[in-house]
Amino acid sequence: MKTILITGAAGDVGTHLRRELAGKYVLRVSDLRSLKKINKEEQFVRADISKMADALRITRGVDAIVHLGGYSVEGPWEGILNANIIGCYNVFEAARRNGVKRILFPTSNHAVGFYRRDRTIDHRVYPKPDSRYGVSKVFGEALGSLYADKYGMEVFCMRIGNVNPVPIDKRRLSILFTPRDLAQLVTIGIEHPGIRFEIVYGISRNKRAWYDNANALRLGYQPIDDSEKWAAEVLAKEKPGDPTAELYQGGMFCVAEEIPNPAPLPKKKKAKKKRK
Ligand code: 15L
Repeated sequence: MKTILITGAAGDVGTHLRRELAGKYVLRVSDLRSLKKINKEEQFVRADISKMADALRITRGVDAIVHLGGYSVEGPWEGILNANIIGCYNVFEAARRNGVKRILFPTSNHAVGFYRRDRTIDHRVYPKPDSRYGVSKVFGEALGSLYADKYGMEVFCMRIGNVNPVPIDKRRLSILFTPRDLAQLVTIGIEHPGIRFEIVYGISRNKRAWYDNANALRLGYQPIDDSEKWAAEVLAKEKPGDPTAELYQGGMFCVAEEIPNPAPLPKKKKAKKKRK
């Protein structure tokens, strides 16, 4: 059985993925935070990927890496720089030094969030990030391309929509990515022979999709779920939003300076002041 490293395993996507892949692979799960529950057959290794020594330690001896770790929304540059630029570089470089060939990089719809909603885009469009976070995802895609071309690594970039069992609003009707479809696409990314560098969209079979996902279909992806069955319910609850956010695929990421972080990092303990 292959051993797969999942970074950022405590996050929402990581938690869904671990449940879906249980029993199919030996999972080495890593995060800076503690995991709520560690399943049987999972090896937990705490790591701060902004430190190269940690990246080298967790990537040693695995067959493939699903690199979910990082800052997952728009936020302050400092956090994005450490986790998504330095951390991402460390994981690719550590994989190369440890001889791990295959990396699955979950990039984001926010790498192309400034495309208008009336356009259908495929994997060949040039990036149009909607945020500093989106820029960091474009950086990861570019890094993957470099490591594929220069070092012969096998890089599978998934521009992920919104991982959820059900769509939470109108925008997410277009980008819903259910956990079982996520697991299917990740399995293709791990197993498909002859990957060099690919970009695919991580979404379900949504009728309202803004993406032509032909590249994923070519590699064998057959998504099961379509957000349309929840459309009436979701649209009935939808309130009119910011006009710029409504125009572009990235929604509020195109407007906001900060989006609440669904998985904030633990606060560092303040050092106690010594009594004089
Ligand atoms: C993302 O890239 C984020 O990681 C996730 O938290 C969601 O905000 C998602 O995009 C989205 O666009 O819904």
